[in-house]
Amino acid sequence: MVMPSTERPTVQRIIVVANRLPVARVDDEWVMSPGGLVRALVPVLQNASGAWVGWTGIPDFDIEPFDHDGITQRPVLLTERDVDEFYFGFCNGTLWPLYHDGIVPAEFHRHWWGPYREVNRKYAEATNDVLNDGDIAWVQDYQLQLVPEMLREMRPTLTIGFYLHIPFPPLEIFSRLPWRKQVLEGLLGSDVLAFQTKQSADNFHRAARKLAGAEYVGRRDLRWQGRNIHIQPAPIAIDNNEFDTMARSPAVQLRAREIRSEMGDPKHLILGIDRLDYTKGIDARLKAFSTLLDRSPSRAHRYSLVQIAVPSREQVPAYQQLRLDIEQMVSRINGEYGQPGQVPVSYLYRSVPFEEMVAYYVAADIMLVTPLRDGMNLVAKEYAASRVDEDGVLILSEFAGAAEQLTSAIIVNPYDVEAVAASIHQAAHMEPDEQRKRMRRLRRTVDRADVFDWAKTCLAMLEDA
Ligand code: GDG
Repeated sequence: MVMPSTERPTVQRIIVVANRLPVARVDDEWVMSPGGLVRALVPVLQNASGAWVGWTGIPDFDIEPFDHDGITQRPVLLTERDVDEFYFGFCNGTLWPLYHDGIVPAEFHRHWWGPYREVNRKYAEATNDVLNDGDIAWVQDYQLQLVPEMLREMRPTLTIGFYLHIPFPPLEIFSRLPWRKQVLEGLLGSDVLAFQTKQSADNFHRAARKLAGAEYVGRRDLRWQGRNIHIQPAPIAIDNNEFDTMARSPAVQLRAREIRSEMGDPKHLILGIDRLDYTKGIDARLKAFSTLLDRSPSRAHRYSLVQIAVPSREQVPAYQQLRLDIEQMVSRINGEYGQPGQVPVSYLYRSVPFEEMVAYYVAADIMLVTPLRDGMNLVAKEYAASRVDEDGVLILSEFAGAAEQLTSAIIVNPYDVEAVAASIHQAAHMEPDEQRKRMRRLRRTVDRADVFDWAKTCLAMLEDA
């Protein structure tokens, strides 16, 4: 539930430090960007007299701080070279695959490590510029893991929090990183380190002890250089009300019916919504869907899958290859099972407006959220929040952080193509009572804590630190 603004928790000023500002430049204007991180934090900062430190998304763009939608924006200047070596290089070529269990091999290049350190310093210095005594600095995500230690050196008594939006990998995988000790020491500059899941919190706790020599205080606490550090699982959430209200609106209900009819009123409408990223398991999901159709070709026309794939990191070769692979699979499935004017897979390589996305959630009988590894996955929670009629089936990967909470979904191993195919069949034939029972539980779980509660929990930990 959304709380009235007077009840929102801020006694201290909050400075969020994130890779990107929450705004982007479109036709010479600043507009709020879509995406998990921004959707989660903007409402929080609007109600705290805070500032946001981050990159504009435009290389070599040097501008003064400005205000947008009640939030002070403090841009960090990144050069073309920073974007190459820091962002596409170390962040997305080294850390992203490594932290997602090495689904694709992480690349280790010494010439990316220097830029990672230097760019982290730029963020730390920009943050230091806007800080007042008594503020809280809340650093976000894997791009900025060295910032806590750098800020600690600049302001030894500052309260510093860190939130990791992606998984923290098991020791056996993290240990591969040649700069593992530096990264851990960077993070240990924080007072509070929060993670999406218990598993990630445990993984970090273990790595910090084994590889950086932090001292065990308790399962959730460490001691490091004379300071106590709290390690906390704090699963991120959504603005439930926003989805619930939008899903109930007559315009969205109508659009949902239109979507179904435009697709030829299929018996089972299945939906996938993801950034086009190898962590999301879109290719394995298509294999599972194709396996299902192969099994009973005469019933293939009953199933219709909409896959919305939002363009992401298009400059990176692994993403270009993935796009080609996915498009080839879509085209093969449609070639084999389609009829003129009717295809089993409707593939949209684009993002759609918020209202349209909720209409898809409302229209879909089955939601496929099958990442190979995911920090949380907000799409799974958004689907439940949008199912105001309490029907629909969520199929959820056991490797999404959301699986620690959404236990009433059909939980699958996304690598097991046969099992995913069987789970789609199970979902398609699930009795209405069973659907309702599971969906009610999912909605109750999602309703228990929204994004404001998440922020409140994180900020309360920081205020107590
Ligand atoms: C990272 C972590 C973690 C998607 N397509 C459209 C659209 N979206 C919105 C969804 C959702 C968000 O983007 C995606 O969030 P996810 O959580 O699913 O995934 P990542 O982008 O990988 O996010 C993840 C998250 O950070 C938060 O901590 O959960 O594990 O990888 O909110 O609604 N929005 C619109 N059109 C689209 O086509 N309007």
